[in-house]
Formats: sequence, C-alpha cells, structure tokens
Amino acid sequence: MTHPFYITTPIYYVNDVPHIGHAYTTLACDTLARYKRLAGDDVYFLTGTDEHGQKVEKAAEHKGLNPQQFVDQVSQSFRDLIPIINAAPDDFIRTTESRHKKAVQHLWDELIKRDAIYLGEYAGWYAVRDEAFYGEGELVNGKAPTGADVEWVTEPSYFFRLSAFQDRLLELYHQNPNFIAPQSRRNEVMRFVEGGLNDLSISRTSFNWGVTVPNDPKHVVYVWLDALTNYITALGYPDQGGNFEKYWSTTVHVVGKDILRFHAVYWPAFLMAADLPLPKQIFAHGWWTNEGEKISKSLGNTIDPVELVQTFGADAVRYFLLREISFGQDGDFSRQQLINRYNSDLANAYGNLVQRVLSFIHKNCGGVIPLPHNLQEPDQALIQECDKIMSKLEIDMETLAFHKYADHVWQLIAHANRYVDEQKPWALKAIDVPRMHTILYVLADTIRQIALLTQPLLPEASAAILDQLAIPLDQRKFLGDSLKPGTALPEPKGVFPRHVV
Ligand code: ME8
Repeated sequence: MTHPFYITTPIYYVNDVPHIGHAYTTLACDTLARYKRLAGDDVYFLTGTDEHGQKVEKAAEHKGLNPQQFVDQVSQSFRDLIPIINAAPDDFIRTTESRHKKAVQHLWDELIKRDAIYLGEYAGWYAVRDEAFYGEGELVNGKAPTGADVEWVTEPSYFFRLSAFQDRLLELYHQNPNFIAPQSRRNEVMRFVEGGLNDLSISRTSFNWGVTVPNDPKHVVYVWLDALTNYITALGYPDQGGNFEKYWSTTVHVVGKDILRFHAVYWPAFLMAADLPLPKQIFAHGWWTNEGEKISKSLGNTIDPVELVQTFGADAVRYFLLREISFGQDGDFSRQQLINRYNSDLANAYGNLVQRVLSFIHKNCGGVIPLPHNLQEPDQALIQECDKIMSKLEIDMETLAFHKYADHVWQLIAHANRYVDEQKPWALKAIDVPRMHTILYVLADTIRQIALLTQPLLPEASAAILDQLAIPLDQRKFLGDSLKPGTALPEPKGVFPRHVV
C-alpha cells in the first residue's frame, strides 16, 4: 500500500554559505526520502532557506548589499549544494516568496481570531545569532546559554500566549511518546515545559526585514514564527485540502538539537492555537565537531561540503556522515576517518565483492547471468539472510537509525564475501561448472539486492552496480524480480577506486 510521507529539513539561514551541518541534515532527510520512495511510499521532501530577520539583515549590510539581493545570492548557494550532495527534494522553499508571506499572514490572522495574540511591550535580552529571546536567569556570564552575544531590547511587541499551552503540550508528549526523538531529547524538552512557559514575543519593530504584521505595519513577524510556517506553506496552506490534507499528519521534521525547542514547543503550540493538526514527529540530531574542536567561523574550521564532495565523491561523504555516528548523537569529523571508512567499507568490502563476482562471471560465463542448479545449504543461508534483512531495515529507517541500516547491509556484504571465500567458485571451473554457475547466480542476485538496499545511502554507486547487472530502471524498487539467467551483462567496471593516503 502506498503511504504518504512528508519529511522536512530546517530551512537554513542565508547569513552565510552552507557548511557541513547543513549538508548533514539534508543528507539524512534525503536518505530517508529515497528509502521511502523505494519502499513504494508517496514522499514529499522539503528543504529551503530562512531569509528574514535581523541576522540576515545585518549580514546583508555587512556585504553592502540590499537584503533582497543578498538573500537571492546566498539562497542560490544552498540550492546549488543539493545536486552536489546528490539530494533530491521535491520542493525548495524560500521565506521571501509570496506564497509564504501569504501563509504567515493568514496564520497570524487565525491566531488573532482565536485570541492567542496580544499587544504588549518586550523588555529583555535578544541574541541575534540565535534569533532568540532570553530571560535574565538564562544568561551565563552575560551571554546566551549558547554562547551568543545578547543585546537589551525594549520595544512594543505582540505576544503569543505560550503560557496557556503548558498542559496541552505535556499531554501531547505523554500521549505520543515518539513525538520527540530521541528519548533523551524528549526528556529535556519535557523538563523545560514542566518548568513553566512564558508568553513569547512574536513581533519586532526595530528593523523591517520580515513579513509585515497584518494591520500593524510597524511590526514584522518574529523570524521563528515566520520560519516554522514554511512547513505548511509548502503544502499549500492556507488551503487545507490537497497536499496539506494528504501529507501534513505524516510529517517528520528533522532538526539539529540546538533548534529543538522551537520545533517541539513553540511550533505545536502555534498549531494548537490555530486549531491545526500537528506533525507526527520531531527528530533532533547531534552536532559535528571538526577533529575534536567545535566548528565555528571564528575558529576558521568550518568544513566545506562542496570541497569534500570534489575530493571524495558524494557517496563517500553521504556514507561517512550517516555511518560514522548514530543519528541523534554528536560526532567528530576527521578526514582520515572518512578515508578509512571509504577504504574498508566501500572499496574493500562492497567494491571487492562486486568486482570479483562480476569480473568472474564476465570471464567465465560468457558475460551472461548463469543458470543456477540445485541449491545447497550455504546458498540457502545467504538467500535467507537477504530475505530476512528487510524487516530489520524497516525498523532502522522508522527510527532514523541510519548507522544501523548501514551496519545491517554491511553484515550481508560480509556474509556474501565469506561465501565467496568458502565456496571458491574459481576452483570449480575445471571440475563442476553447474555448481560454479549456481554459486555465481546466488552471488549476483545477492549483489542485486544489496545494491537495491544501498540506493538510499549511495545513490551513484548503487546505480552503477545495478547498471552492471542490467537491471531495468523499473526494477529498482525494493525486492524487485530475481535475475534472469541468460541476461547479457555489460563489461564490469570498478565502482569504488581506492583512496590511498
Ligand atoms: O537554525 N553539526 O538555521 P541554521 C550538525 N533557520 N548540524 C549542524 C551544525 C553542526 N556542526 N551546525 C549547524 C536555523 N547545524 C533556522 C532553522 S527551521 C524552521 C529554521 C544544523 O542555518 C543546525 O543544528 O542556523 C540546524 O539544524 C541546521 O544546521 C540549520 O541551521
């Protein structure tokens, strides 16, 4: 059965060009989106850019550009990154688009109608880097808890009655234990909400780079209320039929741990207040450090995803980022470790399996898929492992455990490599050709299934392997038909050249 599935990345601030953190979130979402498409689901995958607010306005000023010119440029660099990392979103949203302004203003009106907003005066701390308000008690040595500089702000402001939503939010978390994942993050959010919520300032008057508040043009909508709305804009909101009706309740928002509060507290409260349905899950991933150090522009150690892909290829970068650490945990980026992973898992384990089996078939079976004869116990064992793997992989993907997904597939690759070593098809050439054909058939069909399964992680290499097995494009969803004996195969080519360093 086809299930709709909606997955979103955060929309990225365009104050600066994309870095590894952005590529990471997009790749994780792309991997899940590809998996779901291959499983036959109807996927809508959204990414885009967050273009309003003080931080972006200041960055434009700094470059001597007007904000619109500036955001057009930087947004394009995020759009350009997508094909480079081989991601395939269905839509790219920009908060400066008119479809989005219309959605934000409509949502604002709905909140006003339901008395969820009132006009007051904000006096407190604001961190432009985080685009967040902080209470006196939250400051650490005069800075935001994130380390960002804060400034004192006094201005007329509209407030959202967040304090009224404490009980409903806690009930939501209790009744839907997977609404926030992983569990450790869920606990943090619950403790925060249990501590009580203050009403939230949701408009600013000291600058004007934002969506204008309906009927009060001195105010622009607070950038987080503006930004969060992108997720429903893209589904056609204010229209609640069509894509909204189809996809919204299936939503998985993937975000970094630093922006979980906005997604797991403010966003559901805004939606509840507007009588809109809620997303299904917010999943918070961890942060990368670079060779042991926090990544920051001031330290000059940001990692450029474009350079990485130019050096190692998109597949290697995708595989490393998703395999190296469990999704949800923090991790350390190291080039040497990327090279090690590439060499051991891709070039050696996977690449060798494919290369030795396909070249052997090419040389010894006239370049066609051989005909299998009676299956023996070791053949059955490998076939059974292929049959059993899907139920494990489903759980891995449902829980966004990309590292486990890879681990399970690589266990199958290891099994297939052991099978080659033990069955020694080359030793049968002179003595038992039917048995040799059986082994090679089992291996080729195992490689077909492995290549189907690696498509979400390694789209390029998997396609090259499936091409070498002459699998038609319409047979590349999961399961697919087994190989047909007699099918002619193109000449095999190595897919993972070794990176010696
Ligand atoms: O927060 N490791 O945008 P953003 C892993 N516009 N992830 C990292 C990272 C790192 N070192 N550094 C950043 C925003 N990220 C808002 C979102 S959504 C309605 C609005 C991740 O460009 C970070 O955790 O600052 C976040 O998920 C994403 O990059 C976007 O960050």
